[in-house]
Amino acid sequence: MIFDVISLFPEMFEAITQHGITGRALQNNIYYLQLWNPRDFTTDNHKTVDDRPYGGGPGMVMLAEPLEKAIIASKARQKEILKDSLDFVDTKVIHLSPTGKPLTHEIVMELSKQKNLILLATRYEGVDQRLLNSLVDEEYSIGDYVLSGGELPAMALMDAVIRQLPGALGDKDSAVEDSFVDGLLDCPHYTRPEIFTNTTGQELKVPAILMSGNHAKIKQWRLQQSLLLTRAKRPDLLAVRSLTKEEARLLADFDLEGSGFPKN
Ligand code: 9D3
Repeated sequence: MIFDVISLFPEMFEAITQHGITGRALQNNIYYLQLWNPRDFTTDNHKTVDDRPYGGGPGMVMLAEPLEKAIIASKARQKEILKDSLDFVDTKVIHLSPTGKPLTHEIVMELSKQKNLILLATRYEGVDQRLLNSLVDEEYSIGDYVLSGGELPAMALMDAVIRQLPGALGDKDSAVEDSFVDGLLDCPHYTRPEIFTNTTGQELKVPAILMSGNHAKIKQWRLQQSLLLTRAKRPDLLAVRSLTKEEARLLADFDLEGSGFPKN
């Protein structure tokens, strides 16, 4: 997959290109990344990329012109690379924006089918609306909290998409068993030692079922834990998902035993 990213802080993207799964995937040519700085598309001596808002008010607004030139340059480069592939379609331009649609696993799966994407990460109070109207196809937010710019959201989107690309994950990792894939939160995990004595001297044990070797029972317990966690922390996920008979029974079993796990 080919990503072209437009940002005033291209160096920030080393966070994904130099580390971990996304670093290895880049080395293995699972994806390509070309960065574009809107400042390189300015024509004035000061390399101006922002100006004061018409109508007044606080903050600065990003100029349409340098962003348009950066988008056109990235579209041209992607076309040059992909022109020989018969199914080439003009790239989707995605703006990361606090007023965008919430990014979800479903959207990530759709985006991971694209051959190429252009991501627009912006700064300041906003972007001249005429640029957004004419050249942006989709806007996504990564949650209801205020960040300083679109770079971290762009990297979050890229990380989520790259994990889904064939060959990005090693045999040990798996994109299919992740949280959300089944509409439930992931179950708790434990590793050695079997008894962890913490700094305050408490002896913390691994749940006995995980030491039993009974893989059918372990699978049931993990599903039950996922259901309980999801009900307690993310009831919104359960509300849009129907339970199988087994799942309903695992929740009911637990509630009858009444071992103090919170229902919400
Ligand atoms: C006072 C109005 N602000 C909107 C809440 C202006 C504003 C704040 C922060 C405009 C841009 C930004 C920078 N944020 C992003 O570019 C951004 C973002 C975010 O802040 N939260 C969640 N998702 C995203 S995607 C892009």
